[in-house]
Amino acid sequence: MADYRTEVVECDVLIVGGGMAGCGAAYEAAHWAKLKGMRVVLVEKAAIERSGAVAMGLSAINMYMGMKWGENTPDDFVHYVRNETCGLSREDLTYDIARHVDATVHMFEEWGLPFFKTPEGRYVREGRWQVMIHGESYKPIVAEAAKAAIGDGNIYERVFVSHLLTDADDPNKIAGAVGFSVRDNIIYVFKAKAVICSCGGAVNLWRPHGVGEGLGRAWYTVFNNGSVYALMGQAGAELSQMEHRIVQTRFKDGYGPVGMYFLMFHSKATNAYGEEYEKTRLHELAGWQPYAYASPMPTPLRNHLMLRDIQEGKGPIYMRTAEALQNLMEGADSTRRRAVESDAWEDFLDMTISQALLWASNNIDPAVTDSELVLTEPYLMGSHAGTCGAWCSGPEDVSPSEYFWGYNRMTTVQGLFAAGDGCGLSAHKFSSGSYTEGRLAAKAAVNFAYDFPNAPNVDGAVVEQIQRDIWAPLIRFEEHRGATTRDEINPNYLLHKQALHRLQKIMDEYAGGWGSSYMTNEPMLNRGLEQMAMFKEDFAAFGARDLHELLRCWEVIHRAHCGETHMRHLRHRQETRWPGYYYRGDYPNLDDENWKHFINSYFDRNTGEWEFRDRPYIQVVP
Ligand code: SFD
Ligand code: AMP
Repeated sequence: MADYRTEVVECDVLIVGGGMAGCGAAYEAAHWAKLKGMRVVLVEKAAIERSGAVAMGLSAINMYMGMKWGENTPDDFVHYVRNETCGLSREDLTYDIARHVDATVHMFEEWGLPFFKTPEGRYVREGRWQVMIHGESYKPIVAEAAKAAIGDGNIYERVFVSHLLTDADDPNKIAGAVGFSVRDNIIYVFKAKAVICSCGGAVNLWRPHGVGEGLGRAWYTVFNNGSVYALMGQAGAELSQMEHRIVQTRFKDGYGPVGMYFLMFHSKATNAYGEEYEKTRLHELAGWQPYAYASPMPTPLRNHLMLRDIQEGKGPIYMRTAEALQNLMEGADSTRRRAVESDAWEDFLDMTISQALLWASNNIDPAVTDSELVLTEPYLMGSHAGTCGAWCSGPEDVSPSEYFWGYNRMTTVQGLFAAGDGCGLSAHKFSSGSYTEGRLAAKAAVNFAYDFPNAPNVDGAVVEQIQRDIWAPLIRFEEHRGATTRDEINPNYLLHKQALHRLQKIMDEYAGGWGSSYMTNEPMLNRGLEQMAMFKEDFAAFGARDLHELLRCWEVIHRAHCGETHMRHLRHRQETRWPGYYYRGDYPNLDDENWKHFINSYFDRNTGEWEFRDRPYIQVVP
């Protein structure tokens, strides 16, 4: 393996990750930066046309108020999210997205994204907050606008960002990022006055259901490896609610989402004996009041009731697609019947093609045969029904002083902003809200770079050390490859896949993965953290055969940081607020009296010590 060369890129605002939030940030930053003569650069590990969670497309936009039709208000949305998160969301952040999200969605339509429409021109609703799209090309449409806005020359694709840089004069101020190309032997040093971190959530941290030939299949995109939390956490940003993972109810093996089936087709989920666990077990949620009996029932509580059925041996759980589709087709002419059938398949062809393939290969016609549902391995993400992410400032006109420190969506590190899965406590933003949040962060980031115009001071020695660290696995492999006849078996190095399996085993067994029925407790977490510490020691032994494997090594390193952060947070919160996501066996109940507040962690990269800081929940919207 040849040595690398270094390329330095200087800009005012750097966007790390070109998914929904990153593309929104690029579009908005370009507008404000142009007025101020600034340079905006976006760096992405893949190619933004098909990167991130929306790479395959989506069949719905899950956050849309419909204000121009008088359908919902931002206040309504805050009430919904407050209950969905069992009381713990930042209402200033949620409100801020809600008041702007419709404008974003209308832009998508202008750019050519096809929507399902009613005869009077409204978007067809899948549910109260969700609208339906023919969304196979959602990401290319959004990416095209981002590219046009900041210009091809400012987009660095196939570059994996492994480190954020802080300023040599002020360790709590951002200075840029370092990443490496996954195609050429180049390490990039980005120098920036403001950085927006929007690298999606964390997937494949726990052992997934699929092993062997199915390994890697997951609901959320496997390319989101937790960089967003690792990068910001290691740069000293406070992370919040990192215990609040999500577990999804999904169609078995293909991981097809359930929203359209539940909301639009009014499909029922039952156990093998036809019992609807959401009804038969409702009384079991008495301990999770006042959240449990609201409508809709919070996502984790729905999961919890399903898990109870499974644990009592009443599985498999089925989505009763046949009854639901037959109801819709009853009395309909052949055109209408065909349309229902087409929507049923398009739901998956637009966003989870593997589910459609699985149906085809198993001879499943959803109008005839029901499909099994399962609970997935957990994910860390702040854009769906979970709140983990960076602790960010809210907007000046809405946020109380405890939640506002100068620039919207700025983390506790000066000049470092977060959006999408990366920004904590503004759950249920999904694709449209993530894009909107990227826009909000970008406007503020441009202002920050304008207010603090001095060039960042990057410590050359720090950068050199980072570059050596990045490249080390390639060198180690070269040095030791001759020691054995097979690359995979060598006492001198650890390959990325071996490391990934080890991490997933630790997380599954000690940090409440599906293999442990999502159960953990303090002694389990202590033991898991001991295992994690030994695992981290072995990072020094990583070996990589090529740039692809180098990428995989760094993905595991980021995942491991997320895993450790998560376990520490799980240990700190001494209650079970979200059963169905995870259970603290030693504190099995909801405890609003002692734990209705946010938990933030701070990681000191110099000492390796962690500190927990409790932050108040303040009701912002009446
Ligand atoms: O129903 C680095 N999502 C849905 N949203 C909807 O609005 N409607 C739906 O129908 C949705 N469904 C759904 C969804 C996702 C998936 C995978 C499926 C189904 C199958 C959720 C949204 O997609 C999600 O909320 C947003 O995309 C989140 O936005 P953001 O920007 O936080 O994440 P991203 O889009 O994945 O982008 C992250 C980017 O960062 C890159 N990246 N780049 C450089 N260096 C690194 N170290 C990096 N690490 C990551 C990634 O490549 C990516 O481009 S339903 O099931 O919920
Ligand atoms: P999913 O397909 O599970 O990712 O969900 C898509 C959207 O539908 C999200 O906004 C979910 O919160 C919502 N959703 C899914 N299932 C239900 C349900 N049973 N009741 C209410 N909302 C749901």
